[in-house]
Amino acid sequence: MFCYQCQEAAKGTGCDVIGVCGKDEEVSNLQDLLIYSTKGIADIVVKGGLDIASLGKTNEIVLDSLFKTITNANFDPEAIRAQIRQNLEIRDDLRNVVEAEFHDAATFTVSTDASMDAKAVSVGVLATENEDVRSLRELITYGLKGYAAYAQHALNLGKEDTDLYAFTYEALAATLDDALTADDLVALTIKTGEYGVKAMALLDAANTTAYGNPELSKVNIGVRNNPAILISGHDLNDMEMLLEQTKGTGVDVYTHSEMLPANYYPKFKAYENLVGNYGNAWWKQKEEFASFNGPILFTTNCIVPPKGETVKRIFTTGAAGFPGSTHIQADENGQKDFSQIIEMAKTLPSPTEIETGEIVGGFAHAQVFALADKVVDAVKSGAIKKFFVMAGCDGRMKDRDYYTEFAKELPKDTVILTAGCAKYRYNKLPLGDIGGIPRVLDAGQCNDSYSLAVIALKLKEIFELNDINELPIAYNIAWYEQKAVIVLLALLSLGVKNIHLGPTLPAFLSPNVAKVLIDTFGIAGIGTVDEDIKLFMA
Ligand code: SF4
Ligand code: SF3
Repeated sequence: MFCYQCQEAAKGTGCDVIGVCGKDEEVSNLQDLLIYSTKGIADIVVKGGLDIASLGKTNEIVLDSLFKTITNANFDPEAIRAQIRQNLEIRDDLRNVVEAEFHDAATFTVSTDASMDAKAVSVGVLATENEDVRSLRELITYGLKGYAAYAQHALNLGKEDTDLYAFTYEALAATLDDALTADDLVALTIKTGEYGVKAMALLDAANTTAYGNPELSKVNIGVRNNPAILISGHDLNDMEMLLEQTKGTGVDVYTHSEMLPANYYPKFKAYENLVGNYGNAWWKQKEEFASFNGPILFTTNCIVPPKGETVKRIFTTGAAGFPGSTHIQADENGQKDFSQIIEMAKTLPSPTEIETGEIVGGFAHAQVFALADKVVDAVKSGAIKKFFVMAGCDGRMKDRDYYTEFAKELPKDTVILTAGCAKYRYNKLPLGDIGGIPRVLDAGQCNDSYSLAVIALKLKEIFELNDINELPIAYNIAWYEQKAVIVLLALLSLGVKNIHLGPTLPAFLSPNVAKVLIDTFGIAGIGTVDEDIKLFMA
């Protein structure tokens, strides 16, 4: 195996024996083959000039194939094998209607599990020899994985975009094309970011149409004395189905990690049995699931491989999967039956309280626009000197304490704009407010970084600036998995410069590719808290 797609890649270069995330060699190799077979489908679609809108289910399966390989989403080798077989079936049907010279990805065959495993080892990341081309191909592929996840959530709510599918095929096929130069791939990387913006906008429209605009909310972090289910991940459609099915059963629902922002939506707030949020970011789940006592539903990443009896309390759905846990499949109408989770909850003790109080959030674009006058006045009067976008991911590495210290040390006339699970590094600190505007404005999940971009563009308009980089906004982003990669590419495509990325730069950036990002976009790493704050405030 060789995998370097996330921030925790072993030794900062790549996992080659077992994933730091817990992904084993079998699953890692199979995920490589899954991506390869997906690229094979793209090769046929592009060479055949196939009509994307008429591809129907194929478009959805391509999204799902990408999503299943995201860090911490699916650890189940049988689920990955089944997805590969499904891809090969679709691929072969499509190939029968197109005459062209195809790439091996579009033609290879595997008949047994053993031949699948044998093929998988030859199609991984290292199969591309030139390290710069490899770096760019992977950067594009990770961006696609990130937005595929967002597009799938939008699709689950009935919203899709043929242009997005078309670009997905174009970009996947391009990563197989040896004729493309590094310059071509750099251009495609930025284009991937543009489609990332489209995917996030699509999901924003899907979520807000279905559940209303997130609004200023106080989210309880304590517990009640009822049996309960913990729901994690990013899929709001699953959230709705769970709340509907638990309503009136005496079973409470709590959010975990990236599902926290569900508490900001008017439609979800109306459920009496949605109690609040339990715990912190994904990586603390081992301890937090033990004290939660009840069953846990994962709608997406981030799963930490559970030990012992916990595996039986874990349920997965959508692209998520873990061997030994129960996977809940949607029926042909997209409906899911969560009754076995509810029945299990009734037999287990209520959650043990680990903290009390509340978190304030709900500052997606509509809520910030509602406060626009106040915000603009505060900027004009100098009460707010600068905004810090600290969106992205959290992770278990010790050096992420930097973000807690950074938030604590920021001057009192600054405001943090956040989204994603990165917020757990500082969202329970008493950072106060500026004239009633909280100093941490949480827009929501990582995909809601879209809101932060919309807010920045609105401020640019209000202040009549020519360039988004003239705004008093600094970007100090924490990344972990591939959704943060698409958020970064999206910001670059919008022209945002001088983004600081930490806690370490991606292992998949070759020195030359890193240099292009540094020279063209002013991308930088992080230093010490004091130095960085001085630099940002200068
Ligand atoms: Fe390693 Fe990250 Fe890949 Fe897991 S996802 S194998 S931790 S690089
Ligand atoms: Fe977190 Fe996995 Fe990235 Fe959606 S849940 S931000 S790490």
